[in-house]
Amino acid sequence: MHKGLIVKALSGFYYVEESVTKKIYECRGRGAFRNQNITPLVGDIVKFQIEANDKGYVVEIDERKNELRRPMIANVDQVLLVFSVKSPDFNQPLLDRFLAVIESNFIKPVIILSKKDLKDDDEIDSFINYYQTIGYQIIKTSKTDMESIENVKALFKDKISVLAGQSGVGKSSLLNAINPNFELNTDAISKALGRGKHTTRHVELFKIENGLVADTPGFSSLDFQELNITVEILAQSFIDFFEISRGCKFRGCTHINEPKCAVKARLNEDKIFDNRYLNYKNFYDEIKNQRVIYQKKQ
Ligand SMILES: Nc1nc2c(ncn2[C@@H]2O[C@H](COP(=O)(O)OP(=O)(O)OP(=O)(O)O)[C@@H](O)[C@H]2O)c(=O)[nH]1
Ligand SMILES: [Mg+2]
Ligand SMILES: [Zn+2]
Repeated sequence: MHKGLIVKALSGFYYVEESVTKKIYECRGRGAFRNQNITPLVGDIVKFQIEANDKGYVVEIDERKNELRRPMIANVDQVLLVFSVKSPDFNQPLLDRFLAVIESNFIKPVIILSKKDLKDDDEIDSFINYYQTIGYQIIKTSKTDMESIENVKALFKDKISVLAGQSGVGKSSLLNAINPNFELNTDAISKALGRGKHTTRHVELFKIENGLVADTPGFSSLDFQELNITVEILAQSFIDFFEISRGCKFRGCTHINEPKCAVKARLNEDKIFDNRYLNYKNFYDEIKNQRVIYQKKQ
C-alpha cells in the first residue's frame, strides 16, 4: 500500500501524489466510501493501491484536521478570502458570511482585496479599517502590483492554503501573477451580468513557497443550515462579538433581544460596525426561519 496526498479531484477521479516518488496516480475511490457516504477530498492524506498504467484506488483516508464543504477541501491551515473592490462589486454581507463559516471551522481567514487598480474607495477603506481593528489581516492587491503580490506570496510559506471567493474576483489571476508557470485559465467577467463565468471548474493544489495552495471554483452562496451552523455557533463565529459577549448578562446571549447585552451596548457606542451587526442579525434570522420551516415540515 502506498501513501499519498490528493492534489486534484475531477470527474470522479482523485489525483494522488505518492509521498516518496511524488508521482501522480489517477485513482478511483473504493466502493466502500460511497456506501459510507464518505467522499475523498483534495487535501486528504490517503492510502492507495497502484494498478497498471499509473492508475489506482484510494483505499483509506487519514483522519482530517478539518474540512470545508465549499470549496471542498480538507486539512487546510488558512483560507484566503478573495474579494474584488469592483467587477464584481465588493460585497460586505458575503464577506461576513464567509468569515463566519470559516471561523466556525476554526480555520484562519485572511482577507485579500483584489483589483485595487479598478477603484479607490473611502467606503471600502473604512470597512478595511474595521476588520483590521478586530484582528483580521487584509492585503489589498492587484495582479499587476508586484509589491502586494509578494506580500500575498509570503502568506503561503510552509502552509496549506486555499483561495475562496466569488467567480471572477481574480483568484486564478492572483496565482498566475505569483507564478506564471501555473498557467491557470482565467476569463473576463460577463459585461451583462457583472459576474464571473465560473472559469475554474475543479479544486487543485499547487506547490508554492514550501507550502501548497488550492485554486478553487468561485461560488457566492453558503447555506448556514446545510453547514449545520446554529445561532450559537454563529454568535461565536463573529470574533468581534465573542470577546465582548463575556460582558453580556446571559450566558449564551445571542445579542438580539436579551436585556443587558454588552454587544448591543457597544453597538450603541459605535464601537461595532453597524453593517457588521446588521449582517449578523440577518444571518440569525435566516437560521431561525429555516428552523421554523424545517419544524413545520415534520
Ligand atoms: N483590472 C484587473 N482585472 C483583474 C485583476 N485580477 C483579475 N482580473 C480579471 O478578472 C477576470 C476574472 O479573473 P479570474 O482570475 O478568472 O477570476 P477567478 O476568481 O479565478 O474566477 P473563477 O475561476 O470563475 O472562480 C479576468 O478577466 C482577469 O483578467 C486585477 O488585479 N485587476
Ligand atoms: Mg479561477
Ligand atoms: Zn449579548
